[in-house]
Amino acid sequence: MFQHVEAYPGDPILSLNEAFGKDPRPDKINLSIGIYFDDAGKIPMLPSVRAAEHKVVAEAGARPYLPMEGAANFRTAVQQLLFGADNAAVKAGRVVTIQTVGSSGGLKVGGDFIKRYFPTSTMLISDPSWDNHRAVFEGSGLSVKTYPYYDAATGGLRFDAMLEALKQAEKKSVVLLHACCHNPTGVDLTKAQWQQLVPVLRERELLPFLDLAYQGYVDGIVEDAYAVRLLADAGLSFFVANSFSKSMSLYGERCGALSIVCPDAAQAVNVLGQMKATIRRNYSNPPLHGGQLVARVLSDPELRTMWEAEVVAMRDRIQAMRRKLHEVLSAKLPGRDFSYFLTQRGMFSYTGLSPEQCDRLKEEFGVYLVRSGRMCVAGLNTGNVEATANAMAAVLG
Ligand code: KET
Repeated sequence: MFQHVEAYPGDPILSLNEAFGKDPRPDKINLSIGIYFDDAGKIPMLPSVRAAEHKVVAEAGARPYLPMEGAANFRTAVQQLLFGADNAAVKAGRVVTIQTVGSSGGLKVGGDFIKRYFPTSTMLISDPSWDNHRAVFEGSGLSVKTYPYYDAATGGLRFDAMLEALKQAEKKSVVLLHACCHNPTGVDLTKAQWQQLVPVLRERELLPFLDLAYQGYVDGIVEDAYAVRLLADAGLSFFVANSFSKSMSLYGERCGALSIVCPDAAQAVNVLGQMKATIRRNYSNPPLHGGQLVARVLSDPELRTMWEAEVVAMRDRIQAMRRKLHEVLSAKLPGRDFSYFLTQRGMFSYTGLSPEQCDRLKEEFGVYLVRSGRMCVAGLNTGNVEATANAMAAVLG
């Protein structure tokens, strides 16, 4: 019956993370998956989230289905987090927010909606991008192409080429943009570059789709939502999928949302209706528990203050690891330039290591990086950063 079912080659990130789990070496180092680990190498349970969970569990009663679009308190809290409490588009009823199964769920529901209402639109993603972007959108039946992004020669952004490509794009193309903490390169647009992008998006009638999976990991919770607020203030219509996997260390609870900024409130009503229909035929409605933890942290002033400080601490620890790795590697291989560890931002660095060098790191040293050369800097800690630098120096030297 299933002879025609071919073997799954695996996912470049999740399968590597599984391989790490099975590796028996005690000194193995996981720099593969985009997860924040603390200095003890553990996924933290944030005290703010733990406190919220105690309260939510103490108050929990029956477990009805949530509405298709998710819990109202979660959706309102997300809108305020992304757009700000006084945002004009939110106040005008132009922003639709639905609770999704992680931000991956938001990308998928958005992809299905785009396929239905913009069937001939092409999805444009950055070159390179998170591997799953292509998979999710192709899974929705969309055609996926790339626009220039990363400049391997400088370790920076090919901004002019990116703008030029978007100026040439078909009208109504959908442009996937990483709102901050670009995955995999760690290279983001500056504020000035975002501002330059806006007229191109408007004139070409492009439909931006922001992916905000790492809010708080670059400059701050508000600062990292800059692109969301800029596009909203510019009056553009767009999508934004956001995640609490990383910012609240709630990976397995699958807490995310999809917001759609619409031209007016009447269109927003219909967009919400069709989002509900899309959810109903995918998974009916989202799970209850995790979203309530998020809503509680965001809306309880005391927990909110705690959480904001926890995000700062996670961000600062990553920065400290960037500096340490840079220092040790620069001392070991003085001829080489490792400044990209300092200039690239957020959870990832793009090391320029070849797939073969990454294989060597894994096989000989038990150091796991995605084969694209992407390093999750948040997997480094004071106990493994020197060993990582030694292993990298060995394969580079
Ligand atoms: N967008 C981006 C850019 C992203 O890096 C991830 C996860 C997601 C969305 C999905 O997050 P969710 O938990 O569905 O809200 N990235 C890491 C894990 C993964 O591949 O699933 C990673 O790149 O390692």
